[in-house]
Amino acid sequence: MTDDKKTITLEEMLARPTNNYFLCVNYDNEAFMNTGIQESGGTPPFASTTTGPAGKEIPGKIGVKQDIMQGMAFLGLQSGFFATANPYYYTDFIGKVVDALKSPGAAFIQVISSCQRGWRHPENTTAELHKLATDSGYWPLYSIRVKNGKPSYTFSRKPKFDEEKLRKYVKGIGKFKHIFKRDDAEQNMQFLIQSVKQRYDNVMNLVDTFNPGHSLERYKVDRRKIPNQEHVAPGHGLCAGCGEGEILTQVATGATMVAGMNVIYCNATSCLEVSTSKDNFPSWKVPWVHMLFENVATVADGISTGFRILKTKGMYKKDLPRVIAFGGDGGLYDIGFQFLKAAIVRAGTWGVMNDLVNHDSG
Ligand SMILES: Cc1ncc(C[n+]2csc(CCOP(=O)(O)OP(=O)(O)O)c2C)c(N)n1
Ligand SMILES: [Mg+2]
Repeated sequence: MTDDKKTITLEEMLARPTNNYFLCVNYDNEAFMNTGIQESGGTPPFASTTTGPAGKEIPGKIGVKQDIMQGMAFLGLQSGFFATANPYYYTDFIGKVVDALKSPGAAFIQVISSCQRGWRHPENTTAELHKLATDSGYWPLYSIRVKNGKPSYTFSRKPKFDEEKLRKYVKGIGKFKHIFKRDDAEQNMQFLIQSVKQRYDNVMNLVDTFNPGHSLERYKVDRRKIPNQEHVAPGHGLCAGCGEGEILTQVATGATMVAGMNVIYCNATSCLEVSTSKDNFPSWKVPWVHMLFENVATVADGISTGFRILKTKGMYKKDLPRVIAFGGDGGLYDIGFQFLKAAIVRAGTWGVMNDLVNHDSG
């Protein structure tokens, strides 16, 4: 890894002529929370869930946390923007939302989202846990840009694997508390540390291999210039301390800066969906579509592509809307991975597809 640094300013991104009309955001709270804390591919090893409860037989999840980010860069895309994010580092997250909407091609952001109910920790430790996740190396912050088919990886915060902080992170979360009560506690802890280290090392290797010469790219977002988001009414029905509320606000803030009110949201069935659409009174001030659990990426891509085709044919005169899909680890990337992958490929090869559409339409 080189020590080169690059700074990307908000103004620079907003002034770019390039645009992207389709963004998928995954809030990864590491289980199917809305239906009662069931294990997902995002659940880390040894976390206790209702379908893999820690007890005498098993110490919680047997298996690793799947890393879905890496594959995104190698799907045969022409262009795309992919990133991990953390609501604690909110200027970085907002910067990534703006970057995603102003970079051509497909875009996907995977953001860590604590769930105090499912993770079992007090609601006032959410921010501390989010911070520890990144500072320990559990949730490194990086971006992948694909340009003309070639991926480049960059960190957006200087990465560090810190075992002490990782132990603190694990200790602060109730879903791991059984580890410390078992005879094989240290052995399990070692496995957990090693599996996190392996994910971390993989990213380090990829950055080293696919690095454009800037291994660290930081966003410079002046907090005083960040406007209030206007897409959702204040307040929500999420639990106090839930990461999803922060994520929603930060995505909407970035999207407001890029597109004002010209944004359409699609929401997979999840905690975020139920909590912003209670009793038939949605909290949304812009168009919002709720659909089945696993196919949110398809629906969002369909809406976005429909608008783009109409525009290409001269049948839609206004500015194209940005379509943003929200989904959990269960809906968007575990059960819905096939839908997500296909939508990313379609959006990331739009330039190629557009020629075919023009050709076919005569
Ligand atoms: C086809 C289908 N299968 C299952 C469900 C039930 N269901 C609704 S929400 C949900 C869990 C959502 O988990 P996730 O996507 O991680 O979001 P979270 O609730 O954790 O925010 C499930 C299993 C459904 N609505 N539709
Ligand atoms: Mg979830």
